[in-house]
Amino acid sequence: AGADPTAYFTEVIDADQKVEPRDWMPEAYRRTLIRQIAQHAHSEIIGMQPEGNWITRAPSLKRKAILLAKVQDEAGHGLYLYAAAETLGVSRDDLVDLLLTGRQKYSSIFNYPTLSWADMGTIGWLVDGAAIVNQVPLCRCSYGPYARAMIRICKEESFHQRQGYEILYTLAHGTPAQREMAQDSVNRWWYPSLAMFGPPDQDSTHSAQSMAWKIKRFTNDELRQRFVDMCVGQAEALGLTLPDPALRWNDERGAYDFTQPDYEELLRVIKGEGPCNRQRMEHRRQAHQEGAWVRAAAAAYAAKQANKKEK
Ligand code: FAQ
Repeated sequence: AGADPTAYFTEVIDADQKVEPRDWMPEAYRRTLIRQIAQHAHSEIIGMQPEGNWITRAPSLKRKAILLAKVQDEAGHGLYLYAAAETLGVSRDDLVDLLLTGRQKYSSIFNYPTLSWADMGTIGWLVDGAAIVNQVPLCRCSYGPYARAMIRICKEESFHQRQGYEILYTLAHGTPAQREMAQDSVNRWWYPSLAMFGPPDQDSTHSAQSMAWKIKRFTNDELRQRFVDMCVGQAEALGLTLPDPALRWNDERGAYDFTQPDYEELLRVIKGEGPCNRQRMEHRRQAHQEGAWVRAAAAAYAAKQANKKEK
């Protein structure tokens, strides 16, 4: 490390090396990471609700055990990501407060309702599938703790994606009513899943700077295209269709043409006007309040242990 921390930071980024918590970094780089990692953590925590809705109604003990394990993994990802954000000098209490007071966002996708059991399959296939396409490049993010957290999270997401795919495959090859339930579910989740990648590049506030800092490795539109290209073959293998009549292979581009999601709707959902925003936040606030005694007990125990050591 030279005497000039700014030059050293630039060198590290240019050489594709990792920035670590104790290294000097521009304040805006720190702020962008806190924003993205915290919002990612909030998404995992709020993201437990749509699937939590079906745990007691899973069609078999085996399905229930698997779904329970998946939702627990999401809690784990949330805590893992809060820990990564804490390395940037923020406290978890403050981050939770930013979520509960609506000053930080979470992913738009979790503001849609889970109306049928097939939605557990579609969330695994499409929502976790989109999460993987978005997160695999984050394993190469320039900030060390975030990149390393992503490696384990992506492995678990792959399991989640496969379990969803298997639920949908079973339904798609079941009775006509089950098949119809699977198709209806895919029809409802397709466009909200495309919107997970964020606004189109020309409207993305942070992309250019985040790409320059190698936090993001691909733009929102690049990843959305990659996701569409991946899903077409998988839908065929499932025996289901994607609800887009304009979906067509484009030989010149070497990619599928597709209909963009409704970005006005994305903006409304982000602003809090999605079908379930209010319910998700109320549920989270209530859970936080009901957990107050656990936090108080843990703090009291820690104080007691610290006291013992002093004596
Ligand atoms: N929803 O300038 P950009 C999961 C906001 S996966 C809500 O393009 P950026 C796994 C954006 O924050 C889901 N807000 O922003 C799971 C910004 O607002 P801000 C979580 C959105 O950061 C599966 C503004 O719009 N994954 O949880 C959305 O460069 C199943 C302008 O946008 C991650 O968070 C949206 N869809 O790119 C769990 C991945 N899109 O912050 C349970 C990490 C954009 O200035 C069950 N994050 N916004 O107030 C990222 O890769 C990026 O942050 C993007 C957005 C790509 C999401």
